[in-house]
Amino acid sequence: MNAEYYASRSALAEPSRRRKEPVVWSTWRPGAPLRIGEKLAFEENGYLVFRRRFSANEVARLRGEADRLREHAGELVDPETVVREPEGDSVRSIFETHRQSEVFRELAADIRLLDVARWLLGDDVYIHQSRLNYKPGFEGEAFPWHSDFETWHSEDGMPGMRAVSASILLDDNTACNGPLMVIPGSHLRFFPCAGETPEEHYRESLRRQRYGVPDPDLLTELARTYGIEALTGEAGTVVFFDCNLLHASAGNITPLPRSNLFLVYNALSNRLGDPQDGLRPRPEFLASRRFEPLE
Ligand code: 6CS
Ligand code: FE
Repeated sequence: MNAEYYASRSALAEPSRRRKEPVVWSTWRPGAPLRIGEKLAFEENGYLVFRRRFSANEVARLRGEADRLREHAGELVDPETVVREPEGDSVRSIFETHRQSEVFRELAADIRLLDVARWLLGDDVYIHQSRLNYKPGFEGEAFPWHSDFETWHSEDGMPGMRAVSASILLDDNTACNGPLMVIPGSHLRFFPCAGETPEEHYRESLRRQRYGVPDPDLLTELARTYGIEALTGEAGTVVFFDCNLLHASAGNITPLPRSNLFLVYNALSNRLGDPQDGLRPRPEFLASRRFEPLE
């Protein structure tokens, strides 16, 4: 049973485990949405970067929509889905963007994203979670190291590792403004985390995560062994990364924002069950239970 195999959040961290599921669920053939080299790289590293997937015009439209949602959050957006920075009042994230905006609804079904997600997961897919992370200038705070699957399995009852995130860069992500950092290859093991999940953990974790973060000694060892990559790129770049890849990002002390949109595609066959440890399911805006395939 996966619930036990991928158990996490006990008082003391358990040893790591080998990932049971494949990383890529389709067999490569000519005509696949990825080149063979890209498929192999995704399997090995757990992420892929596609430069200039969206044109400057498209980015301007997406960026404009992200600004509009933030500036008129009061009228346009369900207040539950807005997360503020831990210090100050800037908007850190807006969740459920694919339901609150026609532009992002369309984007979630864009063939450049959907085809890759479906092919990687070898199944029909639906959006498990979508969010805008604004990383505002001066105030945008860090995201500590974590595997998304560790949270989604523990807190949302996602059974297995059959989900992938697409991050669409809406601003240039540079070495300076807090780009996504990853530990390549870390998606091949599961690292249980110590510490029991508090009720309504998301109210804190989305601002500043403390549970579901691997032990510092373990992270040190992994960083020494595998290294750390910063996924920098121009606006319009798309990063696909496996649900179990360890990632983090630093705060943004530059004056300029670093906004990225995230769309999490989950395989229809990997739909959510019950969370671990009798936790109450998190709200729909964080973990969708409308299992309708994207067309
Ligand atoms: O709790 C979650 O689902 C979210 N938290 C983090 C830090 N990353 C993924 C996801 O948005
Ligand atoms: Fe994450």
